[in-house]
Amino acid sequence: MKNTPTSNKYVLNWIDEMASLCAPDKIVWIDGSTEQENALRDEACATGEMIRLNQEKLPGCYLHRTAINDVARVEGRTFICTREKADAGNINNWMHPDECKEKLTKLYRGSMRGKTMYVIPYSMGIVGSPFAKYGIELTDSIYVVLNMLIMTRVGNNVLDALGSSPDYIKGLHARAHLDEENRYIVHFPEENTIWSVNSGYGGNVLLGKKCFALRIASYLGRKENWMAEHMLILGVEYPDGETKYVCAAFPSACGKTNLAMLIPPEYYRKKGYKVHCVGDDIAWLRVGEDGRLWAVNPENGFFGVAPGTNEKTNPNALHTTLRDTIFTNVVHNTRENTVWWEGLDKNPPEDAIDWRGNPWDFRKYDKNDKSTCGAHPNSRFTARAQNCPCLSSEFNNPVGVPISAIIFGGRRAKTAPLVYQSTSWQNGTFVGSIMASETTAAASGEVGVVRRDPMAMRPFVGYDMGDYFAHWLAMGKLIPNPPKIFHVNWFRTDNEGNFIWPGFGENMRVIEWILKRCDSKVDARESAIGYLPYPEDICILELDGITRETIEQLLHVDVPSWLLDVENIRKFYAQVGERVPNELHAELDALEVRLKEM
Ligand code: GTP
Ligand code: SPV
Ligand code: MN
Repeated sequence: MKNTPTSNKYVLNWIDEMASLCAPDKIVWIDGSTEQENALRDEACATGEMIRLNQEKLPGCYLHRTAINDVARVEGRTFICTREKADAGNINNWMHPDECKEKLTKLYRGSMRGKTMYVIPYSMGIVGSPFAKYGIELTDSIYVVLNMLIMTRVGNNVLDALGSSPDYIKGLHARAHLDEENRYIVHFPEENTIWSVNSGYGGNVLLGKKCFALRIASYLGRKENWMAEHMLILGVEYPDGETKYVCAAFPSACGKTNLAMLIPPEYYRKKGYKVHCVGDDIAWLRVGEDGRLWAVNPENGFFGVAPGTNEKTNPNALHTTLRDTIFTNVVHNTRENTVWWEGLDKNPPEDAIDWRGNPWDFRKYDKNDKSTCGAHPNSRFTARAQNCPCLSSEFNNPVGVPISAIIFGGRRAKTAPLVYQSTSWQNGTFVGSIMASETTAAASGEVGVVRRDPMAMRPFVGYDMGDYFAHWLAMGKLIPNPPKIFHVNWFRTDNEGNFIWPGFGENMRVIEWILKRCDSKVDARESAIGYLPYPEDICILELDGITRETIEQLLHVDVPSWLLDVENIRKFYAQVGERVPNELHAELDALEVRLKEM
């Protein structure tokens, strides 16, 4: 290769090898410049890969539609390829690395003939900081390049920071034939390598995100005593100017972006409370010199769920998407050349193309039949963090922010109360490990079925789940001043299936209780599952429709449903297998005893 922006032989040799396998017509290095980004946007619009939207209303914004069979992560086709099957564990799909490479090599061979291979050097975290990790993604997709330019820090400075080191994550992505039957998202954690083939959808192909920053990073974190988690990071600024930070792990499409960009209700705003967003999807956590847990967001943008985002639920997200954004699988308003999705407003466009690329008549939309949606339920926006009105001033701080509380949460119509607190780090690890949530459109498969999703990491742990639990327990011993651990549920429903809790900005009321608990400023009552708030301690001032009785109902612990859950957890632990730590079995037994005493 001539004129390469690096002389790193590990990088150049690997690119040579992958290029000879995929046989692209040419290789283009992505340098992070606006000129190159604009040229690629033009090219993608010329081929129809992207549609340039109304530049007056939505400057720098584009629309892309994926293939109809390629709209979400494919957990069934995601593999952890360790030499020993036991190291991937029972929850992950596993293939031997040799077998996997043989299989995928056939799919990659010649797959870029007639195409360009783009080389994307990127950083997860601030380039040059001790906590940053570097990756290079090779891809034949301009859509991937343009998304990576938003989601990560891309450019020649990454290559400079890498220098002559072999310490980077090698990612190879080819769209190939977008063949569902041969779609694979595979990880070789022992070789710092990710291979993705036959997909063009976000989580499967933006390799810095779930593949690197969660699956590979969780594997590295276990070896290096840190944690990679599916968590948002937010700061609550008090009227006196002090800011406290929390992390929250909710499963895919269960409210991280929304909580991360929360606008406090007027009652709090009047008093001077503000919320700042540090991250909406991934947190890398380390023990600081001060003995606290510190979090950085390794990403540089948001790949957020579009449906349901509106001026009421999440105005900050909406404003973030008004410029420099790539919309994927939303409705195209062809009269205005703008975009629309279910839950944006009550004015669906008259002249519209749906996510499949077909004319769409909103009058035929039936909210009980998702197949009539104009936007795919997992349609997304890719937006720059810098455009977020509530972005934290600490967003670019290389050491991150100190964490006061960790919050777990799921989408549970019943069982889980609005909020409760664990009694210790070990008990909090247990609370995370027993998380369950109704499945969403973020992954292919059935929607709305309750499944166990420990720490919201079921699809993202790059090694054995039992070892992952053990790593949580071990980390607790390394943090002299650990965050307190809580569990929340915004999604409890009444007998008609309506959400009881208003959610969104009003979630501030629960966050306030959590932070008060961290400061020992409010009492709580002991229950079988942990500490519950006294109902009067959840502030409902200026909150319409919610009474003290509603809060009591939301905090109710229904013993029979919890005992059913205990059975379910036992089965899940058995499925995870031998490596589930004894401490967690003991926690489960103790929970059962306490429930039976209630
Ligand atoms: P991923 O990007 O898939 O990891 O998802 P996420 O956890 O960031 O989910 P997101 O915040 O995008 O929320 C997904 C869906 O849940 C959206 O349709 C939201 O409107 C809805 N949602 C978020 N917060 C709340 C809430 O407090 N109450 C209710 N009822 N719905 C919510
Ligand atoms: C998720 O599914 O948790 C996401 C979207 O954040 S994706 O990047 O597609 O995985
Ligand atoms: Mn996510």
